[in-house]
Amino acid sequence: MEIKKAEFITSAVKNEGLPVHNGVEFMFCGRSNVGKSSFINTLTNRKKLAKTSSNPGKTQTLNVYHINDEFYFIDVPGYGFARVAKSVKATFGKMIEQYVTDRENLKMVFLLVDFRHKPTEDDKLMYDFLKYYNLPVTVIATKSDKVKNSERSKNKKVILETLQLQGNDKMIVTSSESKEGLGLVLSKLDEVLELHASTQSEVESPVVDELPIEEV
Ligand SMILES: Nc1nc2c(ncn2[C@@H]2O[C@H](COP(=O)(O)OP(=O)(O)O)[C@@H](O)[C@H]2O)c(=O)[nH]1
Ligand SMILES: [Mg+2]
Repeated sequence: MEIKKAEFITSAVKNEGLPVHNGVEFMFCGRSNVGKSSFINTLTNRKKLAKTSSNPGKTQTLNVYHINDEFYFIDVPGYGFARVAKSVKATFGKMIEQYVTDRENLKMVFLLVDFRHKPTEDDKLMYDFLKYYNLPVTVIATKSDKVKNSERSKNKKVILETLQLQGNDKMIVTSSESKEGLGLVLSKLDEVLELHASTQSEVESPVVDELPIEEV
């Protein structure tokens, strides 16, 4: 997979504001400042697709990007900032819950955690919340360029033990600086899209007639 095209589509505060489409959706979430915007920009090869902010926790919208005219990235606002008012947090919770429960084409969640640190209580809550809704999750450990080689295996262990990954969930160690792990994330996108395509053709087969109907 190569990401050749990435377009910002819209920002929404509710599902009603999201585009109607048949494409697969991938959701990106993580604590504010974890490196989510940088990661989306690196993955899509775009400098400013997702805004990197020095004011964490500010954006409280679902940002939708159309990738390769085929599938979608849904960028969910960062969580876990004490500065955000309680009322904002409650609205945020409702927005995410409505999103994950209503979007049938959401096929994979990328949960970003900082490779340098033990996942926070909020990270753990987020992971458990996603699993409660049976969503496949890939944990993206960010900022690996800031971790010494000698610390890597210990950090991996701490993250895996804290989050207690279930089923087929995996962790990928990444860096937006060194580009470590990007190939693995791109392969993950392929894997999910292929799986979706194969289940779709099972449901829809046999295809009898796909000729467009001509208008007279
Ligand atoms: N060293 C390093 N810094 C990073 C990396 N990714 C993000 N950052 C820095 O972390 C800060 C937060 O990044 P940002 O992408 O805005 O995080 P967001 O709040 O999760 O969207 C910024 O100062 C980035 O430059 C990375 O892979 N390596
Ligand atoms: Mg951001």
